[in-house]
Formats: sequence, C-alpha cells, structure tokens
Amino acid sequence: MLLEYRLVELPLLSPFTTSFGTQTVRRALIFELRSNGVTAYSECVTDEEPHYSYEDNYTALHIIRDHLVKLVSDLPKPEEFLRRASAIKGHNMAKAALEMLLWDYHAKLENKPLYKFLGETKGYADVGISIGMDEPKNMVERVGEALNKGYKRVKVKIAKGKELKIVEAIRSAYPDAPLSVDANCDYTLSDFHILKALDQFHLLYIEQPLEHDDLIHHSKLAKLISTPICLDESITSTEKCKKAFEIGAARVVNIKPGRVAGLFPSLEIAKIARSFGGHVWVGGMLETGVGRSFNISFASLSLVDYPGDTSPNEKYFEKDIVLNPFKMVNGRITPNHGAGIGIEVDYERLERVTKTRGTLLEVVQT
Ligand code: OSB
Ligand code: MG
Repeated sequence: MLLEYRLVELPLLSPFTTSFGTQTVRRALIFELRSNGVTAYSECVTDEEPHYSYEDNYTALHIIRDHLVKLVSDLPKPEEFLRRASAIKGHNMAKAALEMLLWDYHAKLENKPLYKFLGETKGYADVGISIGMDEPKNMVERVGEALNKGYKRVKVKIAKGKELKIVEAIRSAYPDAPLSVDANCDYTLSDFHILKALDQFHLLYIEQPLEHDDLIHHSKLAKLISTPICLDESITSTEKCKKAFEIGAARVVNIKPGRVAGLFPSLEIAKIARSFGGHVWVGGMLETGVGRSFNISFASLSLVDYPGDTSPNEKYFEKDIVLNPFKMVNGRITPNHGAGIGIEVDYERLERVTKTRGTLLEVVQT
C-alpha cells in the first residue's frame, strides 16, 4: 500500500475575486492511494491563504502527515476513520481529504460508482455558477453568458459597499434570472440596513453575510430581512447545522464536503437541513477535476434539491489534470459512471503541474 501527495499548481482561466481577495491559481494538494489493485484519489480544498477558513495547504499537510495518516493504515471505512479522528479538533479540510480518499477507495473495491455508493441519486447534478467580483458591467456580461450556457442559477460575489451597484446592474438586465449573492462574511449585523436594501431584488438567498463562525447574529438578521439566508462558512459540523436551523439562522445550506470533514458529515447535514424544511446545494472551492468529481457525485443525490457551484472543468482551467472532464448539458452534469469517482488522471499533465510531492505512508505487503 502506498499513499502519496502532490502539491499542484493550475492557473485559473480568469482571476476569481471575493470579498477576501483575488485568486489567480489553484494550488491544491492531491492524494493518491494504491492498494489491493485499486488506485484512489482525493483533493484537499485548502489553498495557499487561510482566508476562507483558518486552514491552508501547509496546516492541512501537517495535520495529515503528523496526526491523520496513522489512522488510515488499515484503510478503514470513512465513518470509522472520522471516529478515530474525532479527538483532533477542527482541521476539517485535512480530515476530508482522507475521508474522501477512503470513499473513493471503498467504492472502487466494490466496483461501484461513488454517486450510487452514497445513497439515493437523481442521476445528475443541477448546475449553477459562482461569478467573481468585477466592474458591474463585466459582471452583467458574465451573468448573460452563464444564462446562455444554461446554468440553472447564477451566484455573484459581493462586498460591503459594492453590493447595490452590482445587483442593480444585473437585475436591470436580467429581471427574472435565478440569482443569489455571496458576501463571504463581509458584513456585521449593524450593516443590516444595506442587506435590507437587497430585499427588493428578490434574490433566491444571500450567502454567508456575517462572520465566518456566527449563528446568533444570522438568526437576528433573518428576522430583519426577507431574503432567505444561506450559510456556507458557519456550517462546519452536523451540530452547527442543527443549531442554525433551531434558531432560524439559515433556510439554505451550501454544503462543501471539504469544509465539514467529508462526505459522511455532508450526508448528515443534508438530512438535517431537509428535515427542518431547508434546502441544500453543493458548493465548490475551485477544485481541480479530482475534487470536482466528489462534489458532482454528492450533488447528484436526491437529498440535494438546489443547483450548486459545480461548473464543468472548462470554467476554471484551460487543461485540467483529468482526461474525462465533465460536460454540462441543459444545466445538468452527469456524474462519472466508472468505479469510485471515475476519473482518468492525465498523468502527463499532472507531472507538469506538480510542484512538490512526497510519500505519506508505505506498507510493504508480506
Ligand atoms: O464562498 O463559495 C464560496 C470559491 C473559493 C472559496 C469560497 C467560495 C468559492 C466560490 C467558488 O464561490 C465556487 C466554485 O466555483 O468552485
Ligand atoms: Mg460561499
């Protein structure tokens, strides 16, 4: 058995700007496990900067190398791995990287596609797009292109002081488009009057307006505005999800398996949200084709009822590290039918974009 990692660097086709900064490259940790004739993969959703959360590529690699790898030497089922890892506080993205690797591994051992292995499936994912901040006129253009391509929902990034111009411009060009905004934590409760002004634009929801770990002020905000609140950063566990719905802090959850320690907690979170009458969709972190295939498998579950940020590979990269990128047809993407995540890795491309690599675990079978 051999477990290796690589740090890869893929330039983004266009810069991606959120309220916390601009990203021009995706620097990702990719994991590859070989055992019992199976090759499994995963991707850690961390990046270079700890802006979205406190984790970055180096904290993730540290936690994986020094604390988590020893928990996977017998290749446990994902749920068992998380039980073992529960003594380690936080570091969900690091945990998710190994948790998802184990899902791919076990699905491949049983020769089943991951999306069928996870639960009841629609057989496809409804696809939305996340558009970065730019001059409002450029954002209107990007929204128009996305609608023409058939995206089922368009989300645009906003920041404090820029939101009204952006949303006004888009709404005057596309009055009825299924539109949402993502603030990535740029406001505080005392800014509620700005957020209230967005009510007139009948947005589907506003994503993570307040602090990254807040629930209480989101529940207060929910009583002051009519636009539904969708939580992203704040939902880091099943317990947080329960509390959010108990106090009315959210009506929608953006589930990113990487943020919540993997697919097993993602399933639990989706069930909790739906049991409260909430809605769920699958977010993204500009993943390469490796991470993307997990997101699309999860997004195809019947539990997931809203279109997510799971654009096809070509939105992000000129050339991804997989030979079978996803294609969007009529606003839908079909998950890969091959075993596990069903990707075919483009090893030539992977070699070219690898910056560093190393072995995490090597067990010689006797
Ligand atoms: O908040 O959803 C977010 C990208 C990086 C970090 C945070 C977020 C995003 C996106 C892009 O919105 C989603 C995607 O297309 O992968
Ligand atoms: Mg978000």
